Amino acid sequence: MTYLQPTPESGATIVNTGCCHDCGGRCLLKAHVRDGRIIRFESDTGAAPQIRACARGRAYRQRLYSSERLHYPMRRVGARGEGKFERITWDQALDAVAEQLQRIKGAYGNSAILYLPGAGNQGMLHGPTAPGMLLQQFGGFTRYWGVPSYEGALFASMATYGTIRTGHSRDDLMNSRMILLWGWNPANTIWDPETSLWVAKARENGARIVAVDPRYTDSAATFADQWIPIRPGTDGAMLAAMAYVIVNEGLYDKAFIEKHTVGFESYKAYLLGTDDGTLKTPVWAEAITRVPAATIVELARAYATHKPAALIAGWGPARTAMGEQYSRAAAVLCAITGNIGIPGGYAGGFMRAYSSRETGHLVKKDPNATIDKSKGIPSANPVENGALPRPDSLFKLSGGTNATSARIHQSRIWDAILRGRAGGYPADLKMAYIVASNCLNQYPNSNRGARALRALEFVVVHEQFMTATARFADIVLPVNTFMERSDIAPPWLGSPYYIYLNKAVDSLYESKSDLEICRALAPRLGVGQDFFTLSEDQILRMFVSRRKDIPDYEAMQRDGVLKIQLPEPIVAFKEQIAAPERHPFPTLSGKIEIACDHLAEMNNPRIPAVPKYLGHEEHYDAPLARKYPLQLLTAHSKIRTHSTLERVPWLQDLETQGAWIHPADADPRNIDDGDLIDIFNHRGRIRITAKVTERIMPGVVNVCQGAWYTPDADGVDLGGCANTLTNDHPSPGGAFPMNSALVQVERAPQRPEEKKA
Ligand SMILES: Nc1nc2c(c(=O)[nH]1)N[C@H]1C(S)=C(S)[C@@H](COP(=O)(O)OP(=O)(O)OC[C@H]3O[C@@H](n4cnc5c(=O)[nH]c(N)nc54)[C@H](O)[C@@H]3O)O[C@H]1N2
Ligand SMILES: Nc1nc2c(c(=O)[nH]1)N[C@H]1C(S)=C(S)[C@@H](COP(=O)(O)OP(=O)(O)OC[C@H]3O[C@@H](n4cnc5c(=O)[nH]c(N)nc54)[C@H](O)[C@@H]3O)O[C@H]1N2
Ligand code: SF4
Ligand SMILES: [Mo]
Repeated sequence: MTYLQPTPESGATIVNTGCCHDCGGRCLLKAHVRDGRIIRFESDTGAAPQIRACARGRAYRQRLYSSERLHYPMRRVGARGEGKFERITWDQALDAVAEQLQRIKGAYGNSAILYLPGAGNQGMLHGPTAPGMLLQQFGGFTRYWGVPSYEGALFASMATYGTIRTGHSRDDLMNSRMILLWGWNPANTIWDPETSLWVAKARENGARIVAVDPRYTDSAATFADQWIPIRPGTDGAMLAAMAYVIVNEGLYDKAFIEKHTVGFESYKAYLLGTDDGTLKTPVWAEAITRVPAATIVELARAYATHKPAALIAGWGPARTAMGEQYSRAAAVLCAITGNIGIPGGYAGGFMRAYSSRETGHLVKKDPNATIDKSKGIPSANPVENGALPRPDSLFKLSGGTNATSARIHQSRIWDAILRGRAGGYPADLKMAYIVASNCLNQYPNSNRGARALRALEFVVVHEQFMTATARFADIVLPVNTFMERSDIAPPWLGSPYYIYLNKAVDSLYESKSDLEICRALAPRLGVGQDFFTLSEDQILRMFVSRRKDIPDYEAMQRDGVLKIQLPEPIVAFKEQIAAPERHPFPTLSGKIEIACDHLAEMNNPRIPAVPKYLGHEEHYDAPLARKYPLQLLTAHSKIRTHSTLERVPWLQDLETQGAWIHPADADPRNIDDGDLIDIFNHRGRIRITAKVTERIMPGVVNVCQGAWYTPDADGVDLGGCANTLTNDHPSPGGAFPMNSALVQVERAPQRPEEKKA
């Protein structure tokens, strides 16, 4: 093929490919291939903007060629979860999977089949795409709703703006005079490969940068002029207090509010305590947030007067028990200061900037033409076709989360397996079909997850490694990586580019792609052959034909990338603000909804019409905090993509997995840096190394999510998986509560040999 260019020095050929795990990027990798093996990676050396790989992508050879890769299909021989397997042939494995699918469908119906697709591969073709189509053709399946990444932010985005397209392209940061990194750490989490570069440029350009985060993150350290530590889950109070200052001091944008928003008066009433008798002053917020009142006042004034300013309201604080309230409050602050629809401003919300699937004008929603609550929602999945909308869903709006009540919130999946219809869930689940997901590790409450997986009749996992989840399978099917097949990856949240991942090497061992597995299963299940007879190339061309912004498939394939040049930076809601008569917001009112009638109709005090600061049962001031006084954060690690890339030695050399704890919490517990500690609560116990540091505020510990769940005989998780400790009750709007768990910390029990000494 033309895209293979020989490099005379090494005798290798260079294959333009990429990395597309779910890690905030999708990046270019040039694989130097000699004798069928990748001997080296380079990244983007082409024109700006460069889609440069991070350390994780550059270390990929150690994952690809890891001795721990799954080599062949396996069948469980010990108890489920024990991790004992025997090698079987592909035919035996596929026959067993097909037989169980047929049996369970016959005995219980398709709703008993639980499909759990994960984020492992972000290409259009590989990963969960083909298995989902296969199971749909087989008569359907039960699935989850809610994405842990952003469900709180998404709910808030839809309620406030009626859309998820609320982001600006990163180059627009050059127009910002002030940037608030609110629970946002792109130095580690990437959020599109060129983000750090633009934040750095904006800083050089003179923008004042403030980080609001319980942790002094790498982003705060690298970019920020000021770090404001805040108690987790209390951001809603700080944002309300900032709004209070802005309203009280007349710093709000009166003309903008009148022209473009509804509900300002209701919000003002909340700030002034008309209903609850509490003024939402900075002094009120200080006691809750631990941010000094003077700091709140200064920040509020600066944000309101340094226009345009970008308040980038990250998803981490929305991954809390009342997450959508924070996201709503942040969006409202953007609105009342008139920072929306202008270069250098920012709207918060979901923050998608570019997606070729959703181009063109935003269309106002007709409140009468939307789904009738008494009528079912149509679906191509027979199991959920015609189900009624969930009570607390934004079913009148289109484009957000599917409102069907046939789905189970992802964080309740384990409970749903254990309790089924009797527990109020839509199905009695009998088997799990798991693809590109380390769900046992990544969903909250892993110990309940282990009980649930044990309770099923059958579990099949498509995997590359023996993950915590794969250990619970009856059949494990070995899958190849993106180096061993071709795919196309759209960007993560909104940079205008695509990468084409050309296959660089043949599949290792007996591994197959998820597509190849489904091709072999389709005839065994007696389902339509059409899609499954197409080649990779045919399918990718079919996908591309639906995208108007990919003019030349061959050129993209040759270069491994298509960079789309935009005439000017993307500014969300530019049209809505410039010409509101012709371009209403896609909400039911056609305006930004500071107070949202759709929320008011839910008549649920936990989802108020205006954003409110609300506590919950694992909040710092809850009764449970007497027993478990520390708040747990579970941030995303720079050395992994979730649980993927665990055990890559080059990455482990960069940073050791450890729990961040402040000296003020470590000292009274007699904990020194490097000591082994136990972190525990009523859900579980993990054993992990302490990293004693002032980079985290007192009262808070952080365990980066993704380390592998490895319970010992006593049930102590020696792997240090954050979800051994997390809560599995979502917020009313669907936010995942992974950053809202109360814990206690103590030194790990001494080993016998230490005791003797
Ligand atoms: N390296 C790496 N990058 C990734 C990923 C990865 O696994 N590894 N995952 C990718 C995916 S799928 C996603 S969804 C994104 C997630 O991206 P984010 O959600 O932005 O990442 P987090 O690290 O969870 O959270 C960001 C920050 O929020 C802070 N935070 C947590 N709770 C609170 C709070 O209550 N208040 C405030 N103010 N701050 C809080 C954390 O300390 C953290 O520094 O990252 C993507 N990028
Ligand atoms: N406590 C806590 N938990 C969290 C979060 C948090 O902030 N805190 N963040 C959450 C977020 S934002 C997300 S998105 C989820 C992610 O959770 P998951 O979707 O489970 O992501 P990974 O842990 O990366 O697991 C993906 C698996 O897919 C496998 N894989 C990779 N490529 C392929 C492929 O092509 N085919 C197949 N079959 N398998 C493949 C990998 O080996 C890996 O084991 O985790 C969530 N969990
Ligand atoms: S891990 Fe993510 S950010 Fe890093 S190279 Fe891969 S795709 Fe890019
Ligand atoms: Mo995510």
